Amino acid sequence: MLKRVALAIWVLGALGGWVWTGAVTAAEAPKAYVGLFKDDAVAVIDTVQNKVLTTIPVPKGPHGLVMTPDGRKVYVSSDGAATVSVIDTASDRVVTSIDVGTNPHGLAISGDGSRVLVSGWGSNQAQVINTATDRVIGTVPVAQPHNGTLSRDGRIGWVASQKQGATALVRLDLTSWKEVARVPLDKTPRGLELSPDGRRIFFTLAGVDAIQVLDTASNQIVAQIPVGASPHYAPFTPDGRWALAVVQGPGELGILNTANNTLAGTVAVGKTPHWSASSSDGRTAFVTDEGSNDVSVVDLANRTVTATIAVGNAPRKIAVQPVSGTAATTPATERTNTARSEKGKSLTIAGVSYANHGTKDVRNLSKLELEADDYYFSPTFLRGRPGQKLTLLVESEASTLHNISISSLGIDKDIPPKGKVQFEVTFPASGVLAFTCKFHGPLGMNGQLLTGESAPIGAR
Ligand SMILES: [Cu+2]
Repeated sequence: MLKRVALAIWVLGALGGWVWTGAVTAAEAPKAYVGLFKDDAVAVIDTVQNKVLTTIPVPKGPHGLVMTPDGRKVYVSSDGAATVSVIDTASDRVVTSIDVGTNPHGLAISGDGSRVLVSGWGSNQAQVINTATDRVIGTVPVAQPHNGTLSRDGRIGWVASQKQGATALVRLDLTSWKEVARVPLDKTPRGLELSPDGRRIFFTLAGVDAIQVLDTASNQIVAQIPVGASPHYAPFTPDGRWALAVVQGPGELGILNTANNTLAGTVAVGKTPHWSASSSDGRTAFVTDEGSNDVSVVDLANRTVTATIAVGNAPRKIAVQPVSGTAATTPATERTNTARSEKGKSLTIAGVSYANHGTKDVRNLSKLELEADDYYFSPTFLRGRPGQKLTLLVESEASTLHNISISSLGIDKDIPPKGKVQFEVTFPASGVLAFTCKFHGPLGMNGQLLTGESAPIGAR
């Protein structure tokens, strides 16, 4: 409607002998869509003014989020439900809901916009939605697929299968609807993306501080690019020259040179960055900071953060509308640095951070339920007697794979999403014993067993 009014003004102006200069209005600024995992909503950002325009309620736990290349539709999967919601970006409303089976995780869209790949973690299948009809047109069985990526035409898909004991990248033929290749992995795959030319996949593994480069002709890992602790996802810029790695531990965006597989530079962003997206002109990156509840806007030429936008709770996936018209040459420069919300809960002891969810006296207990979540243990510190035996039931409500390791006791157990593990620990004769999630230790997911009156101290 606004465009039609603008056109009418332009026509009248041209007839009247003056030329309308076509200044960008707020309504024409590309919008970014951000899934707020803990708010059950999608925030809509105006990328010129760098502010939230509105939030759109969606079913519980928005997990995957992609946009059609024309910027008209956004698909959002809800991990806590069994649906993919379709948002019309003209009205910013959910216009369709597609049933996809329980606990859908990541979404991917083909470069031509024709197909959306759903990683059906709970339904153990990859599904494909035709974006013309918004119906599921095919499925392939895959155990616990977490995230995926599609070729430009949507006929080849890759998914990260997180089935413990059988973790792998799995190649799918989406015309014959079959698994056609499998790259077994000894660690759990997280985020992955095909290069624009389809020749490589950049992906991450839980507990490995390097971006993995897979050659899709040989199905071999041909390079590993060291970055900081806990990289999550490294998507390509539209021209394929760079990949933009979110690195959760240090809270930075790693800019990877894809010509020689090196880390070209880093930019400090917010806490626990989760995902990144490029503007269609490749000048700007938008990074969701799950731990600081904001989005960092990064100027890729200057490698600086130009804005930090508070968006709501636990921002995860993000997609941005294409830049068009004069907006393409008007990079956002407005600075709206918002104060980060520090919870004041993080404790650092001897260089190890602890997301502190309290101390529990367990001296009179034989069993304790310990909660594992994104990204902490609760309680964080357990106070016991020298030599006390305690059964720990570690339960997770999260949709992320976690782990609990106590190296000196030889304990190393993965905790499946929404799952639990149980084992016995023995408190040391004195001092403290550290435990950690081996995937998320750098994010503060650590704790300690304290003997007697010991205070938390540095521990290995
Ligand atoms: Cu963890």
